[in-house]
Amino acid sequence: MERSELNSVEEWVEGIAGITKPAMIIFCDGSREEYEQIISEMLMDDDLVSLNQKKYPGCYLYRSDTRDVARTERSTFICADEPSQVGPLNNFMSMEKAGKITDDILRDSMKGKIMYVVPYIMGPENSEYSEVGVEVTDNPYVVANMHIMTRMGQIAMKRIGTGRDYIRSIHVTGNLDPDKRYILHFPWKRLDVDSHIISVNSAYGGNALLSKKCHALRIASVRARENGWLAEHMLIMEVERPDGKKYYFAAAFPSASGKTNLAMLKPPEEYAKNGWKARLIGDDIAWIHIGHDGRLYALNPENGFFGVVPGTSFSTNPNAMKAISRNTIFTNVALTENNEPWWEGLPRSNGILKDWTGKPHETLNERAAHPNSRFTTPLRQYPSLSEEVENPEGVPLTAIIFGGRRGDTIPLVFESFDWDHGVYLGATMGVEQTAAAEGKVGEVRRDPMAMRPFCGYNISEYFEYWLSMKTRARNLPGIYYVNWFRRDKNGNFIWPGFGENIRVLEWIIGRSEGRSAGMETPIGIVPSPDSINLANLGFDDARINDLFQVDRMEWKEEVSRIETFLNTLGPEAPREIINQFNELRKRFAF
Ligand code: GTP
Ligand code: SPV
Ligand code: MN
Repeated sequence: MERSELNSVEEWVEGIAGITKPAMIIFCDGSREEYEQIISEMLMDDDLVSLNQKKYPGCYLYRSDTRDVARTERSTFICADEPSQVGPLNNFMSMEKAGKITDDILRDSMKGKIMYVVPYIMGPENSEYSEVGVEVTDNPYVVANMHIMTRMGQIAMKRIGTGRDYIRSIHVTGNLDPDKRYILHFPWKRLDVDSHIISVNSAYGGNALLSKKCHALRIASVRARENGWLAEHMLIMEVERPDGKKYYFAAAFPSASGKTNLAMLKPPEEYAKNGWKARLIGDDIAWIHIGHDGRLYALNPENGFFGVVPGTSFSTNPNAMKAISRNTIFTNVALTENNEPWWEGLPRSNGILKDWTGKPHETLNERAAHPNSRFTTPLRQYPSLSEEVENPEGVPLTAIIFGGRRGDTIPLVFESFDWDHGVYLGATMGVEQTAAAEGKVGEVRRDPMAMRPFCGYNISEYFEYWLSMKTRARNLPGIYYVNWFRRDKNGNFIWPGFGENIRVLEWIIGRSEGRSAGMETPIGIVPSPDSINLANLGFDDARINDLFQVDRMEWKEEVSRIETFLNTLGPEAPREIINQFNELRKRFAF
């Protein structure tokens, strides 16, 4: 047995406290009283603003340091012996350098502060696929968020008590200096502090809630490959057809590209009245296993939402609006005269008093809420939750969907020819960057399977592993590609999106049962005219053509961008991926 498994949580915590020197240690129990206590202390310290409690009971506003409002990919490292372990898309750090930096950043880093010990479970309490973790942090905002996002406290300690290995992580707020920010991961070897994750100088989302991207994606992706499962940046949803038959979808869209909104889909009137229903299982992360019947089963390891606020409204996402109107922590939204939260996308019912930084909001031209402002809301508050959310086995997938923001090139939906082609589509996915991470918004970059920032090991090995599912599993789901974000000549979205996306899911269901018709194009199978329901959308033929067209000139450029990307993978790029690329070129006769 490894040394770490013999260590008790207490011993590990004492070791960290010996280095970071907090004034006090609190072992969190996960109770409601504890949450309320933390909230009231934050209110007293002016770390939180209490929102209009009549309209938003249990809701608070938190303002981040203005240098700390999104994940910082340049500060995110995978620590290993060799750069080849982490591959070309991750930042590599040697164990030696990590050791030096860690000594530097941890020593006395919690002096005068409280160190909170946050044990948590990712996944249903009774699932053999769930994992346990313990995060120590000096930050009450992080603790409050962990209360909402995970099943935490005694429930997790109980599970550790059964002798389970657990993921250990250290979070130190520090001075939030972005140039001294480090989010370090140790998937294979650990330093003397015996921790899988060490994060300093950020208190924002994925940088600081270490259960989420750090554990459930980066560390978990490595563990998943070692143990025959997948840890993916995917939503999970259930669609019930009028005849009562249920279908399950997992969809990988990059950060701030529509996972939460698709998972929260509310069928439009026309579908609802015919008996279509949509229910949510997860909105950001899927852990996928091969079930006894050889199919892929997905479960949501999280217990809450950390969702993008701007764009959320009663017209785009009424279910989210219901969920976030109570017991929610809003981060970096604006404040109205009535002490209500406000963001771009909501109607301007009354004056906006302060912008997300807390300064008076003066000009209408400036954004009031930060583009990456977020809500933290308990999963259980979601009004249309699937009963399967606690199913320890997860749900069997009908289809896997890839997609992202593209103003051009990519049609509304198309189907892959087979598993290898589908893996190729995910692997070479190109998307416009969003505000969820620091960087140039709108620039097209390759974000394989929406995992570019989250795959903890070499991306070529990750592709190989995905390809190998063909021999590991039986009855693999079909792989589809969608794009809700195509624009017309005037720059407006062609597709209404949101609830209307159910039309695309209906087509996919039909395809999975051999009913919907499709047309072969060089890139895959697009819906044949009349095989997808576009009734009552007011589309003319030109618009329908814009939605589904595969433009040769656009694809010529796309193919050359894909080639550039594949070249960055070097000789390790899986042969099957290269073959698929060559076949695509042949089909186009480029
Ligand atoms: P992360 O939490 O960062 O992983 O993001 P996500 O993939 O869950 O993205 P989310 O659903 O929060 O969407 C981000 C933004 O895209 C929001 O501003 C949404 O309003 C907008 N959006 C989502 N779905 C659609 C759609 O179907 N059409 C259009 N036009 N916008 C959408
Ligand atoms: C993402 O960026 O994909 C998110 C938000 O889901 S964060 O938790 O900040 O990473
Ligand atoms: Mn995400």
